[in-house]
Amino acid sequence: MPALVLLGAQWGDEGKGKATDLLGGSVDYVVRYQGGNNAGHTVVVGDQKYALHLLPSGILSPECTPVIGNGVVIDPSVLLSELSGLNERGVDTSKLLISGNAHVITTYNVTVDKVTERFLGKRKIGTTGRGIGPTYADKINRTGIRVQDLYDESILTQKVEAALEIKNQLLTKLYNRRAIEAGQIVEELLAHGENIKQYVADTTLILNNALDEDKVVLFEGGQGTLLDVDHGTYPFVTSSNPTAGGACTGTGVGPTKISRVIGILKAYTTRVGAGPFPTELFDEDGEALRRIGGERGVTTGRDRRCGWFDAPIARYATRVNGLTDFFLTKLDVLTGWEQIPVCVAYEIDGKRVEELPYSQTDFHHAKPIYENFPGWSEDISKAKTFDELPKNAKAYVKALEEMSGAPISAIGVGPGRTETIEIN
Ligand code: 2SA
Ligand code: GDP
Ligand code: MG
Repeated sequence: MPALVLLGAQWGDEGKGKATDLLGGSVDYVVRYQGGNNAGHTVVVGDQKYALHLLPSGILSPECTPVIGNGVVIDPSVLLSELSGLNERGVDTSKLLISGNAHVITTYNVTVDKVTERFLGKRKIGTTGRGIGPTYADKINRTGIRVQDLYDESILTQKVEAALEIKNQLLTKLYNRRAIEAGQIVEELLAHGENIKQYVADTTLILNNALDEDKVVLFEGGQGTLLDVDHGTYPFVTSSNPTAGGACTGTGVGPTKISRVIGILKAYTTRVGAGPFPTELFDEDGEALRRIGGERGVTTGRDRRCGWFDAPIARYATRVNGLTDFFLTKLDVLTGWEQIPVCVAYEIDGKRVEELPYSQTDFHHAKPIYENFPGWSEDISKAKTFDELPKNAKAYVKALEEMSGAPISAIGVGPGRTETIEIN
């Protein structure tokens, strides 16, 4: 098993952090390939709870080398405080590797993210306000700052001045803000550069060499399939590619090296931020899912929107990612419901539609067509095998598997490292 990808099959927060940590013991490298500190991955080890934003979840497995790939955007001050927070708790972070080609989130891009959202008012995306979108925009616009630029003062100064030339027009003329001085930004970035220098490496070369030596490399996605800038519910998306293809462009490893793509799938659905969500619940069931599932943003603390499982979304994730299997998470959260509705198709303008529509207009009009599954009341959190699950829980899992288009290879029955059923 050379390289594998683990990614979110819905709108993020499916439990990728726990799943990566679970595999972390058996892999040599865990690599983030997109996104930045907008991600929030929770890992529970014994009685310790870790919230990771930028670092790969593999950082908690001592045998594993954590890598931040070229496709990631890095806020150096967040990186440094996340590292020191882990060090204070006894976690060794010295093996971390950072791509010199990764882009840097500058303070002016955090400002642009926040003021743009304020400016958009009710049309806002509901971003995490971490500067993600403006940093990727700079990258594509070829006015970005890369990690390697932090080691050449002359190049860095030219690049920051060029970027601010444009940003300051926007900030002063459109947003009525004060212009930002290049000198101070350069000084801050040079200092950050010194502090992260020990981790910077040619990660593409290291990862390809590792794969040539039959080492196991796990690519860990942030956010989820429907937040992908190409395949998600645009414009209500993040600005990167959490889908499987992003693992190649975001690390410099070719697709022929990847043999397994695991989709993390929550037994119901959640979303943070604005945008369409056909199965969203506005009643006490939605409130109960939020409360029992602890559905609150790990980065921003925002309440997550909650709804029933949506099978067309799972099928779509199988298709656009070429999924080989699913980890179904948070099955325990559904314990206690008499009936569990599952969206099996949509009704759009009076017609039954089986697949996720590519048209934004259609998706905004999609009404879920539900099928009800009988629930269970037994505590499933101690179950270690599929057979130990109650009959109705087994039937629910089997139905989801059938509708989602790929086998379910593991089931989460609690937040802890050991609260997982593996299916062979
Ligand atoms: P951004 O900041 O530009 O990436 O925001 C764009 C959209 O992407 C959504 N987004 C997320 N959705 C779910 N989880 C994410 N991570 C945190 C978590 C979120 C939090 O683990 O809970 O704490 O709020 C994440 N990151 C970005 C975002 O809500 C926008 O809809
Ligand atoms: P990620 O962004 O995909 O890594 O997910 P988050 O960490 O943002 O949110 C998932 C939440 O569910 C975290 O609080 C996890 O500890 C928790 N979790 C993960 N798997 C399970 C599970 O099987 N059952 C329960 N009850 N909680 C889980
Ligand atoms: Mg999360």
